[in-house]
Amino acid sequence: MEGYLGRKHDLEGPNKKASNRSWNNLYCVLRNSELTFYKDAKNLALGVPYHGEEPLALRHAICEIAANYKKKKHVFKLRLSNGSEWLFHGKDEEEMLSWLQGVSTA
Ligand code: I3P
Repeated sequence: MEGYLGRKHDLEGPNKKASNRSWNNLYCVLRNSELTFYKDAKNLALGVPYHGEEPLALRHAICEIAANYKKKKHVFKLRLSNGSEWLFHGKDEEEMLSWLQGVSTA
C-alpha cells in the first residue's frame, strides 16, 4: 500500500530522543516488509527516497495506536527492533487503521 502520512521521528534508539522531531507529510510505500518514504509520488516513480533515507525494516516491529500522544488524532506508533520509534498521522480514523493493519501484518 502507499499514500501520504504525517511522520515524526520520536526515538532514535532506546531512550534516545530523535534530533529532528518535526512532522513531515511524506509519501509512504509499504512493500516486502519495508516502509520507504518519498517526498511525493513523482519521487517514488523516479526511485528517489526522501533525504536518501534507507527503508525501515518492519520485521519484529511493533505497531499500535499512539494513545499517549494527545496533540493530534489518528496517530499510530511504530517501534522497530533497533529501538527507534516513529509516529504516523493519518487524515482520518479509517486511513490510520488501514495503515496500522498493513504495517502490523507486514
Ligand atoms: C519540533 C516541532 C514538532 C514538535 C517537537 C518540536 O520542533 O515543533 O512539531 O512535536 O516537539 O521539537 P522543530 O520543528 O523546530 O524541530 P509535537 O508536534 O509533537 O509537539 P517535541 O520535541 O516535544 O517532540
